[in-house]
Parts: sequence; C-alpha cells; structure tokens
Amino acid sequence: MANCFPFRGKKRKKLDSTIKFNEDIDSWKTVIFLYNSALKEVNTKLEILNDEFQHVHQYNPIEYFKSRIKTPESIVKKLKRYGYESSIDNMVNYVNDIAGIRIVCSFTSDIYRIAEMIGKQNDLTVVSVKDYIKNPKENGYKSYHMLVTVPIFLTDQVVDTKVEIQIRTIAMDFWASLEHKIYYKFEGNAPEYISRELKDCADIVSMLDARMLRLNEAIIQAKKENRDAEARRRSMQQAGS
Ligand code: 0O2
Repeated sequence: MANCFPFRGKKRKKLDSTIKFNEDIDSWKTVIFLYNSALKEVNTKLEILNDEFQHVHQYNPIEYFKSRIKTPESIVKKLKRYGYESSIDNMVNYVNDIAGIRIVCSFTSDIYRIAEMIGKQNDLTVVSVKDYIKNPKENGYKSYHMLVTVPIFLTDQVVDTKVEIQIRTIAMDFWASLEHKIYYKFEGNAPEYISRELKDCADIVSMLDARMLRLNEAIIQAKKENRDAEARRRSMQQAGS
C-alpha cells in the first residue's frame, strides 16, 4: 500500500536512512522532530474521524486520546532490555513506541470500530497489530495495539515514521495505569500476592466492561422500542383524526 501513495516526485525514505544522512548535524533533534510530526498527523486524523462519526451517527466512539514521545531514559531502558547498544539507529529500528498515542473509549466494541477506521486510512500503513483483548497478557493486561507508519512530507523527501497506537476502554486504562505504576515501583519484581491481586482486578475490569457493554446494548434497544411505540401511537392518532 505504501508504494501507491503519491509523493509528488519526492524521494520516499525510511527513518534510519534519513538519520545517517543527518548524523553530523543533529540526528537526535531530527528524529524527535519527525516523531513529533507523525504524532501531529495522526492526532489530526483521529480528531477528524471522531468528528465525522459524531456528525453521521451522533455518537463519539473516542472518550479522549493523548500522545507522548517516549523519554530518553525509557528508550535506553528498552534497548538495554532487548540487548542493543544505545544508538539512534538502534532506537529507530528496534523501539516501536517512541511516538505513542493512547485512545480511550467507552466500550470494547468501540475499540474494533476505531481500529477499523484507522486501518482504512489510505495514507497510513498498518505494520502490525497486537490484540491483547482477544489474547490478554498473563498479568491480565488488555489493550489493542497498532503499529502504523505515517508519511512525513519534508521539503525534499518523504519519511515513513512509526507511531504506536494503543486503544482501550476506560476500565482497561484504569487498570493498566495503576499496574504500570506498581510495576515500576517493584521494577518488575512485585511479590506473588500483588501480581495475583492485580490479575484478579483485571478479571473484575473485564467483567465490568462486559456488563457495561450489555447495559449499553439494552439502553439502545429500549430507546428504539420507545421510538417505535411513539411512531405507532402517532400514526394511530393520525388515522383516527
Ligand atoms: P511505557 O512507559 O508505557 O512507554 P515490541 O518491541 O513492540 O514488540 P513492546 O514495546 O513491549 O515490544 O510492545 P507492546 O507489547 O506493544 O508494549 C508496548 C507498550 O504497551 C508498553 O510500553 C506499555 O505502554 C504497554 N504495555 C504492554 N504491556 C503492558 C503491561 O503488561 N502493563 C501495562 N500497564 N502496560 C503494558 P513500555 O515501554 O513498556 O512502557
């Protein structure tokens, strides 16, 4: 799909080759500039998609979304964990979530709706998907991750830049945010009973999500029945007058 995109004669490059080219100047700044630009592009797309959805269906699938650039410390930690030296080349090639966007929505069904809308954007390339909702992690973590690339149009070239999009419900986000803090407090070595408690909480969160989804479906159905009953009442009134 990437090759179909029109780049008006500009050379299309991957981020690592751009960095080599700029190594003498200020490669760190160049990289961060590209990731920031990629976040701006995807943020705008999400705003437009959400507004359009509201306009067409009178419903916002996205509660809110936020973006961030990974801190240098966190990048170095991840490279170390993967067994790579800390270099700009390695960070661009092996750390996929330097530019990250987290989308929080109300219901699990919204997650797949949003993922589908993102997948249909012609100028985004979906590189990979990790569905931790269908396949939760052992600790109970649930979320839908999409790794996409977005073309950044510079004056003389187009650079495909990676953005990791995480999509989850409010309840999943609540659990993940607390688990993240606890994980960092124990640097990954939380006592067994704490991990067990966290997993129990993840199960409660999943149950809550399922109940809220069923409740929402029941509300939609009840509203539809009310509308239908009102329409029948009106047409009987008209027939009688
Ligand atoms: P931070 O501080 O949030 O940035 P990959 O190289 O992409 O195959 P990676 O990066 O582990 O391997 O991929 P994955 O599984 O997509 O995880 C990326 C991010 O998802 C993490 O980034 C977290 O934000 C989130 N995440 C993944 N697993 C968990 C989990 O068990 N608990 C919580 N709370 N979040 C999780 P970082 O760099 O770990 O952290």
